[in-house]
Amino acid sequence: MKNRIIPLIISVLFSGDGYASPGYADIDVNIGKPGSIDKADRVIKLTQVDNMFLPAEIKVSEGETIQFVIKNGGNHKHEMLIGSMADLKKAAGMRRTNPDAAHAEANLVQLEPGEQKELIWQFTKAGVIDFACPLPGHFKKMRGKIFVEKK
Ligand SMILES: [Cu+2]
Repeated sequence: MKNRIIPLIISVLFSGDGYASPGYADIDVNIGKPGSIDKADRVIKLTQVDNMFLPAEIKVSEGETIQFVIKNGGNHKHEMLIGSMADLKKAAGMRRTNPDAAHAEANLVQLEPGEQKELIWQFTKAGVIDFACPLPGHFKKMRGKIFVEKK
């Protein structure tokens, strides 16, 4: 048994840039964790329009806690979900069959037109993390990347 586990661990450790490779979707991809407002290092403002994020590329530093202030400047409902691309695709697939399935979570905000909300997230490890609006018809265009730079 031991002989089978060790090669698996090694292949996970050396699977590249921290993204889960196909078949490893459930492995932690170091997207970070929910942050608390009193630990926030800075504020980053994002605007949603129909259908994109402005800006769509964000740079943060490893360890930083960001207070995202997200404003829906569009005429439609939008969401912002932070995750690995595999998880975002999974979420978007679920929303195609049931658009109202989701509820607010630490890595998800849901905004009506004109609404503004906050999402506080700590980026614990260097790498690239994705975000998107998983709503049907939005997901392909409404995406962005967070570049977490090494300290
Ligand atoms: Cu949207």
